[in-house]
Amino acid sequence: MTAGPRMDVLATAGHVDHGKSALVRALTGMEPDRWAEERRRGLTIDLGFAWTELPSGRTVAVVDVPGHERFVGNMLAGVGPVPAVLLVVAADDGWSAQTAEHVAVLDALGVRHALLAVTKADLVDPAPVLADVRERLRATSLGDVPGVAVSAVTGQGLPELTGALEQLLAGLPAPDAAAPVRLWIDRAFTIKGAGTVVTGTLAGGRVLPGDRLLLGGREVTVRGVQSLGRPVERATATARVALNLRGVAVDELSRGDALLTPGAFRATAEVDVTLRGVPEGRLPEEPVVHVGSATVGARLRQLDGAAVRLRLAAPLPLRVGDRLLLRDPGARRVLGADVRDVAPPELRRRGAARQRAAELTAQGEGAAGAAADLARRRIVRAAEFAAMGWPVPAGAAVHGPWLLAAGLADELAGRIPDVVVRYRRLRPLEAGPPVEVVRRALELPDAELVAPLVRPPLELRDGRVVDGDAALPPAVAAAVERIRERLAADPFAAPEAPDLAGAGLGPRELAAAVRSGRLVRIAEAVYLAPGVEGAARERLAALPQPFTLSQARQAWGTSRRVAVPLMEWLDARGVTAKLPDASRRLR
Ligand SMILES: Nc1nc2c(ncn2[C@@H]2O[C@H](COP(=O)(O)OP(=O)(O)OP(=O)(O)O)[C@@H](O)[C@H]2O)c(=O)[nH]1
Ligand SMILES: [Mg+2]
Repeated sequence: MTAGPRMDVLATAGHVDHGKSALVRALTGMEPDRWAEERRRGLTIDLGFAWTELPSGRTVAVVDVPGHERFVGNMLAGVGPVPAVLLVVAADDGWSAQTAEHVAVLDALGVRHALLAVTKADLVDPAPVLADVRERLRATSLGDVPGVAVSAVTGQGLPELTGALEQLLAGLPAPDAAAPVRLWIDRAFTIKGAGTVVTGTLAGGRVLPGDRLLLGGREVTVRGVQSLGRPVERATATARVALNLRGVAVDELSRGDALLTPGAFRATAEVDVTLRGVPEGRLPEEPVVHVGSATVGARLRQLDGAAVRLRLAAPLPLRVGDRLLLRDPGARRVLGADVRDVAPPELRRRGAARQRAAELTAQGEGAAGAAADLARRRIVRAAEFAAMGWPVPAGAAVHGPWLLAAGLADELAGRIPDVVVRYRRLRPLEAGPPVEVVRRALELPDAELVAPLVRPPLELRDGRVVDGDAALPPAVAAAVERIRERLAADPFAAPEAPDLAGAGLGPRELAAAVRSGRLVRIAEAVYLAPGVEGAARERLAALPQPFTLSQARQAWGTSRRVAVPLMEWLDARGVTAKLPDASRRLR
């Protein structure tokens, strides 16, 4: 098996009977009309596929589309995922109804790479049609299109067409082989022994046998990959591919479904778009939306000017930057639309639609658009933001799985001290608000976001946000401080219960002192300073190992009241190990 040839893909376009399929046949030696009915009627109905190697060694695959107006849906599925077009016009017929319709489609899709073939040059002088069509194309996205006169019957002009094709393909932008896969399916069928097979034009990324891809909500596995009729180790964009799938039956698939890299796309039924130019007359209320090989009904709401909200009859894996084609079935009119937001906000207030339109028009593309969109969302999962089609904008902060708009982390961090002060005013004996209270106060989606926003002198301690300097009421802090001074001189001289009570330290005050990190509770009414573990270990290390409780008590210079629970506390913390005869040794 090989890695498969480097390949470009182009689609045909043009009026019925103008010679698209005949030209593909002459170029590739392959028959693009796959159906018996098509060959009997001499009419292309569905998409056809053919390929050839050009003299330069470049391989070109051609998606041959039908020209008949009844099959324009098939034509759209063919050109949707393909970046370049071979426009075919018959010399004896010239610019015709579906020439115009197809060119309008290409223009709306923003196709910029095209070649014009004026066919049937054996019948009449092709020059006038060549000049006329090139002139008409100039005002479209296709621009200044190279044109060649050919005959599929005599072969005249074919070498020139091949040369022009080579030039066109050489000028195509390089596909992004590292992009996630979104393969719009154009055919699904079964092969005896292999099972379900789908085909499509891979516009970005690559597919290998064993890949897991998402289809709707489910995962399917790529069992095998073929390209141009041969099994390959991998297929890399741009390529025509046929994938043998495990985990899905053929009747669960249809044209317009997409196979997706898991996590890289999100299905959406509501998108905000901007139209490429606001057309004269009313906008269609229920346009048909085409993207890739998919076709789905929609309801259109004009926000303002060229900004429009679409509600799709079925969700699609759309990204910001996708170009949609909106077709008005009644008026035979097509519009191009750029996806600007795949998770748009609800519009409730008066004037919200107009404001939204202004945002969409102003937001820009790429990093600038991403920054504007993130500023509105404030906080979003980074993976979700990427799946919308946005890059990470400059200045955004990343915290774990979250992306924070530029400047937002500072703003939120600046609000926490006030949350702490207000909380402690109500509950002075608690060290500070639990993280969850802060999360709610700042309306954060995840408690994990609190920690990175806590800045000195605030700190996180035992699940609370505390002010390290002022966590206790002054009287309590002073009493605790006196005890800590005594413990600094003698770390094992835990104050007696009456001493604590006399200093005004009841259970609640002591618990607060523990939460603030000033004291540790060894047992009921036995409190020592946090450094006691190290001090205790140091003295035990000087003893012969193992040692008895009595030896430990003497080493610490304290009473049994303190020594017994302290020994157990050290056992529990794994500082000491208790032996079967109840003696201890350091671990
Ligand atoms: N004389 C002459 N006839 C041609 C040429 N190319 C195509 N034809 C004839 O024109 C007719 C239509 O050709 P097709 O290739 O089927 O046209 P098409 O554009 O594929 O048509 P649809 O797929 O139905 O839109 C056929 O009878 C062809 O033999 C040519 O260069 N010269
Ligand atoms: Mg045809």
